[in-house]
Amino acid sequence: MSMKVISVPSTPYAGQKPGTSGLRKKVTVFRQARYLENFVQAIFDTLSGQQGQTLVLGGDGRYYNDVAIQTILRMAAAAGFGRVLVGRDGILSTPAASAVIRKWQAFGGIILSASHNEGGPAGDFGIKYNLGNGGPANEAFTDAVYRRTQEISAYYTVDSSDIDLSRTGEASIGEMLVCIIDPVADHAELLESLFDFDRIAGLLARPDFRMRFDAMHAVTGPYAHAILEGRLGAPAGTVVNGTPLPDFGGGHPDPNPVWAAELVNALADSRSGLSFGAASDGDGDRNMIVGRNFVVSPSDSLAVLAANHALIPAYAGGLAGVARSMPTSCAVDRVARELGIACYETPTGWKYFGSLLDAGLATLCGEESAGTGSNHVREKDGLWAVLYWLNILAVRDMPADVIVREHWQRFGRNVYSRHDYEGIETAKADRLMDELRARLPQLPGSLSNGLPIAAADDFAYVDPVDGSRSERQGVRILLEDGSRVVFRLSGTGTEGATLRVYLERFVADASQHEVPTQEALAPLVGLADAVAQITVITGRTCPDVIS
Ligand code: VG1
Ligand code: CO
Repeated sequence: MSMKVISVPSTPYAGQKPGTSGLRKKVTVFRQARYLENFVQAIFDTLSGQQGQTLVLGGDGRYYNDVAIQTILRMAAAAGFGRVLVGRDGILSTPAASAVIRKWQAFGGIILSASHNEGGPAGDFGIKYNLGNGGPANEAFTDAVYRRTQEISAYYTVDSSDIDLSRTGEASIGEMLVCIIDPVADHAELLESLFDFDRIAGLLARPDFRMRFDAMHAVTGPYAHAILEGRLGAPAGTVVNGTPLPDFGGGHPDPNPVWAAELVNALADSRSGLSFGAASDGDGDRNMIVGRNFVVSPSDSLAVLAANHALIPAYAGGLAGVARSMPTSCAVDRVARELGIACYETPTGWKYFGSLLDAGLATLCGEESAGTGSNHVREKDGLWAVLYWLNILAVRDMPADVIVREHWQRFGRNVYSRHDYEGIETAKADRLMDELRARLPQLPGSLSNGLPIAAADDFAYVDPVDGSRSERQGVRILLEDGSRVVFRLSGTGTEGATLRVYLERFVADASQHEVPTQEALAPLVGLADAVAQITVITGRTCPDVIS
């Protein structure tokens, strides 16, 4: 039966500009009347040709997901979608949403998540749109959505009661079909097609191998339970914090040594009997890999995955190329050089990898922020990375830390760390970046903190496939010995500004590989402060988070 479309008058809200990964704001901001509706309408107004098509909808289970999903279902019906595939209980991890969009050839998808940001009534909420390739909408699209939010005068909905999403099955809103799907099945099936599950199951069954996966009370719980403990037969209890909670148990679902300290400590304690640890973030696209008393740096992880691709069924035929975001360490570049394949350097954010993957130029992609993925979907994929590592461990039969140390011996070590200064007053952070940019022309050839600077610029990227240009993507200072310091402001925070300082130094000499990371990078930390005047401008003497 057809339903009457209701037009609700509205007026624009300022600041609905998507950042690195969708629109992220405090829940209190999203709860304002018509705030969510305006943004969703702006997305729908930017699309064309969605009539009768399929939309995928789901989120990371955080607070306000349930309300937002019902609102979006009604608006999707008003916008003329023919069908919505929604995860049971509104759950879909980011990589699973990408897999579902691709498998069912959907028109696009809406993912409700603020990823690793805190949840709950006082926490963050977020929304992003993915295109029919399963990947985050590109800058041209998100810019158009933003422009539309600035001129919006109405949103469209229908009068229909909430749909019970607690069981798989079908329902309808007017002529639009609502299919409530198992959030795990499609993604699990895809992952199983890429890796040697028999071999991984054999590893997980060994008495001398014990794994822990920390889902951080976020979305990967159901996926990890089904894949690791279900299909792969890992002992019950392998997955911890495996039930998604609206407030993530009060923590940050951010798999780094600070927020996943419990896992890191367990792997550092020989009494735990654990040999391998992993964790994922709020929406399941990030991963952390932990060996015995050893946290694998995400940049190293990408390089190790690339170097070992021949061991993985899906990639044994070879890699077309690899790609990394600019601030990610150059470890993978060294692997690419040896393999004789291209290595692309993109701005921060997964949306820039999409065109490379679609064009078949890259097979593996990664970011220093604990994101790795491949051409199997168009998002980074936390469990994919964990399974890739397990497959390597199963074939090579050595612990994770030994694999990384051998990698360093073969390729040299790109010692790497990121220092985050959080909650800086926006005006001060902007001033710091402005002054740093103004100083760029004088830096090459000068000494800072006693170190000779070879080059300095503000990273700009031209997409090799569509020629689109993205400017001001981060200030890079390159030293004569190849070391780098990169500065940029986060595009995912919701309070003040976060300054990210990325530090990298290449160490070829194997006798120096065990020097602690922060010690090895200390001279670069001094340089970063001298060049950018961090302490003078912000008053901060040390970072809030070191990863
Ligand atoms: C951060 C990371 C970036 C990542 C983005 C989204 O962005 O640095 O590498 O792609 O988060 O990750 P920013 O702008 O705060 O530095 V997540 O797991 O949202 O989806
Ligand atoms: Co995420």
